[in-house]
Amino acid sequence: MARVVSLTQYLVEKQREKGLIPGELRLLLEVVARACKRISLSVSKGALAGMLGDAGTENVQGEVQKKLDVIANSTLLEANEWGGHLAAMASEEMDEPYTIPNRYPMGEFLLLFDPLDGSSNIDVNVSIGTIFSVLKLPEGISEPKIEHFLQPGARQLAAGYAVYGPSSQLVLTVGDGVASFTLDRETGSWSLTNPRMSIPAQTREYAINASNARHWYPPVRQYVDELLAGSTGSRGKDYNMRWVASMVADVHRIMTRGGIFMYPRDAREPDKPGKLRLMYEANPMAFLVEQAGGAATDGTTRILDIQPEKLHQRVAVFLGSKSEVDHVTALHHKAGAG
Ligand code: P6P
Repeated sequence: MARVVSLTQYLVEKQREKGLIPGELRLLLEVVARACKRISLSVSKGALAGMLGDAGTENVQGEVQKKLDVIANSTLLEANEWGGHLAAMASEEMDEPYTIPNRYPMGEFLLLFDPLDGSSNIDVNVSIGTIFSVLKLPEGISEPKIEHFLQPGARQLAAGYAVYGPSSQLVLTVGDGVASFTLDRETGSWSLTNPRMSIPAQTREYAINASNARHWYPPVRQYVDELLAGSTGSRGKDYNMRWVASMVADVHRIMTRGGIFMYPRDAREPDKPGKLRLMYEANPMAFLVEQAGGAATDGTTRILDIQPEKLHQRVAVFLGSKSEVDHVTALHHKAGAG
């Protein structure tokens, strides 16, 4: 049996061989991975530990928080606040960033996360996940503020997600490809199971919430009609559809076997650019997808090039197999030009 490579060994080799990640960033990623392990254990207990149901509170987005949303958020805060590698943290579940308490040393990194994405699926036992992104605190800043987080996704130093499914997997990039690790519950370690994830450029699978079809704008309508026409239409092949309604699960499927994931803006709320959040959902997923050979746009612009204006701003998302993302993006440009 091949020797198992642990997350620590993988990161030490990235640090030693390629000088890719400073020691402090390696330590940060190991702490986040340990926190995701603890979240996985909480999630897997479900009803047995009174983990299901609503927390009776709302988050900054006005969404009802599940007990596990709150538990996952505090798990990440408590795991990361004392290590000395972070300056501040931002979370979907918190209005303002969490700055490191004075009793702990302050580091040079900013951590952003959606502690438990897809929480509407928690009570029905469908895969959910944690999404995280690492930025560098701008030089010379001693008091981190919201504006220091507002950096384009192209500046991320690392990004990843943990998907809590039949197995728990950690998918991570530090800018040199994407590796995935599976949680070995016997040893409690993340073991390397795919050193280089790759998204096929071509696909026959798309993911979108089709119940919103009557609200879609023309480019999305035209694109999905092409896919539905299948081999009888312009694309010349039949497509299949999947929609888990848990971004981490849908993106993990695409990272594993290809596909395109779409959450477009639509006419339900014309002023809202989409449902998903740029800083701690779209940016980390776009970094991972591009590192695996895919593409990610908001319909017209590369996600990683978007200059953020607000910490919790939303964005439309088209990501996955490059040929499909390029095609639907071209339809948007053509419509825009029209
Ligand atoms: P809808 C989960 O609430 C989430 O933020 C993403 O994980 C998921 O892709 C999307 O919303 C699902 O949205 O409108 O289909 O319920």
